[in-house]
Amino acid sequence: MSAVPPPRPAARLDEAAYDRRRLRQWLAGDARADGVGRRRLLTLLAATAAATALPAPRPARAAGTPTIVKALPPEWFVRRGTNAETRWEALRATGHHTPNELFFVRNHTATPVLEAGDWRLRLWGSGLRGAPGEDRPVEFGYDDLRALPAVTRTAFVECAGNGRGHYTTQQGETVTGTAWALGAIGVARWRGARLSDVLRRAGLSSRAADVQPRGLDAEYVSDGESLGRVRRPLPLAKALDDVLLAYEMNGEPLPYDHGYPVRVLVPSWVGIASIKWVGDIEVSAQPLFSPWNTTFYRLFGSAHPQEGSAPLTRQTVKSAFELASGATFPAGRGQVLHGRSWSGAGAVTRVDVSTDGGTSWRPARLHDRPRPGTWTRWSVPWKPGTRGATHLLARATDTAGRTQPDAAVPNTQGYLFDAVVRHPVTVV
Ligand SMILES: Nc1nc2c(c(=O)[nH]1)N[C@H]1C(S)=C(S)[C@@H](COP(=O)(O)O)O[C@H]1N2
Ligand SMILES: [Mo]
Repeated sequence: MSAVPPPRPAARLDEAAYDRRRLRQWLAGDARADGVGRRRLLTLLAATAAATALPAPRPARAAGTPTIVKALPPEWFVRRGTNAETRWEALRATGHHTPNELFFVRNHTATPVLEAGDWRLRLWGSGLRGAPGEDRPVEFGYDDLRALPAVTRTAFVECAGNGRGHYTTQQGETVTGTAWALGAIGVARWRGARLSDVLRRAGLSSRAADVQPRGLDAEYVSDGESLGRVRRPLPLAKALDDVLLAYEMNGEPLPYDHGYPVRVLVPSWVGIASIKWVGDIEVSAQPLFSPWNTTFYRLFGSAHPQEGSAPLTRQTVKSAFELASGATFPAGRGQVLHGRSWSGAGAVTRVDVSTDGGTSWRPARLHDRPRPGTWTRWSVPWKPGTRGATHLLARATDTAGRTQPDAAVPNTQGYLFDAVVRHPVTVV
């Protein structure tokens, strides 16, 4: 390990420009596309919308084999294939941080049960000084990582597809992927080493462009084809900014399902960036591609460029009530409705609530000091009058000036739903 280079100025992440540059570099032979066919990348440049509709991924394991280690009581979770969605009504009793037992799980395949004592993090690639190859990596053990300065940060992990089910139920759109309601999010207090510290100790070269963490879980098979292990390039500017290699979640070692012994934690970005069970990180002088920033996690469809949007980065703004869908309320009795709102673009500073299906609105009382990268809890009093079915709605606004729209712009894979959700309830 060699001397630490000075930090780069915090470059503004112009993500669309970043992506265009990478596609140009790839076409000029300057970028490596690992596991992405040339055809696929050309498709990104010249695809028809129809070519981008993807078949649903097949389960990688025999039916009945558990893909998640922790208990999934039905009053807390909805099982969705290899994944488990947190029920919002189960969050009512929780504080700002989601207890580890209640945190949603998104697994492409299945949770691997690893041992910290055997674990190594390998850093390799053309973006390290001396350019160590895959055969000559820089290695860190679990104790090496723990010996680095520790950082604690509260942040959500939210799937890019959170809310996807509402594209169908609320907007009548056909989209592929897991039909999450709004429970593919959790907030935890993460503790770990800074990725920037690890990169600098590994000998980061001034030529480095992208880093690509890769998980130790099984290869992901989609439509009969192995796409390799879960991995996704991260631009160096973000990697050096606020990314952690986390080994604790809410004061405990990471649970198996959430990445034990170490996961990447990329605040405010789509959940796929936060690679669990990280085993190696390629540090590349060339831009990188993987299926997780080409085929997946871009916006395709008639409202988007033919080649798809730039790879997804920040999350959108959303709100949820801490209530079951279809909850009932006695008429004439005073209630307090609770909920939470969050955004990847800034802190949520304002939430408006309607208890009459969207006719009238009033501001909610906020229960947290608004902070970026996490949710703001809120409440409104409500005394239901007329009996019958109605909808509760919440509309959040963040410090970046984003307000939830009435309808989300659709995309074929149902990412980044941001519309105000109409939460059905009945007054009895
Ligand atoms: N190695 C690995 N990392 C992964 C995944 C995975 O399947 N394998 N899923 C990603 C996705 S799509 C999401 S939304 C988050 C979910 O994190 P959680 O299961 O801790 O809630 O992990 C990300 N990191
Ligand atoms: Mo995800």
